[in-house]
Amino acid sequence: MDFLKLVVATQNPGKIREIREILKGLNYVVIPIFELYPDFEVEEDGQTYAENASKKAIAAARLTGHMALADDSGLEVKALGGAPGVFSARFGGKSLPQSEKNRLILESLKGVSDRSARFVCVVAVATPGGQVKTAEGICKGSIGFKEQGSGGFGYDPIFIVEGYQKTMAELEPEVKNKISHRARALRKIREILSSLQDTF
Ligand code: ITT
Repeated sequence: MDFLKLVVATQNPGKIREIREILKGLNYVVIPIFELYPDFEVEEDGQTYAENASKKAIAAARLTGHMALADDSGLEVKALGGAPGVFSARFGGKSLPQSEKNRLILESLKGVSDRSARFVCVVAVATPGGQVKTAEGICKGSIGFKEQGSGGFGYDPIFIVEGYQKTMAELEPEVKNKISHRARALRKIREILSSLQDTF
């Protein structure tokens, strides 16, 4: 059986790396949208991860004529009322470097004892005809007191994973790709992709 094309609608190379790894073994070849359309951009104006993920996946599937997958994710900090949440990529301004975003979170938690947080990810898969399915994954943890580790991307260096005394950026990629919010969402989506590959 030939490999099927799965276009991944993200501009974030960290996500591409993880999605490729987690979907290994399926009959799909992962193609980042930026290799086909470098300027691909969708306005993420939804109120939920699911709305934004679906919007990105549907746009990519229509544009390319292939199955498309998109991820919308974020960090939710309990003491900040769940912020930055769906606005995680824009926290402090879209162009603010990630290390500054991390510093901003650490500063807003100065003196706060309940540092609980979670990562949330919704993955959407869309067909060129506009059908879409979504799945959610959550990873619980807390916010540390400084950046630690160099793996992963985004808020990983300040996120201490529940059950590990390490930040997400200190975990081996194989471990992150088993326990992360993205891994959990993609495990559910794997079944959908797997049943679709059998229909081709
Ligand atoms: P695309 O929309 O192009 O996929 P993005 O990085 O803008 O890329 P989102 O809109 O989903 O992605 O924003 C999610 C942000 O949440 C992302 O920029 C990270 O800062 C953060 N985030 C999501 N998953 C993460 C992870 O596994 N580790 C650390 N931070 C993460």
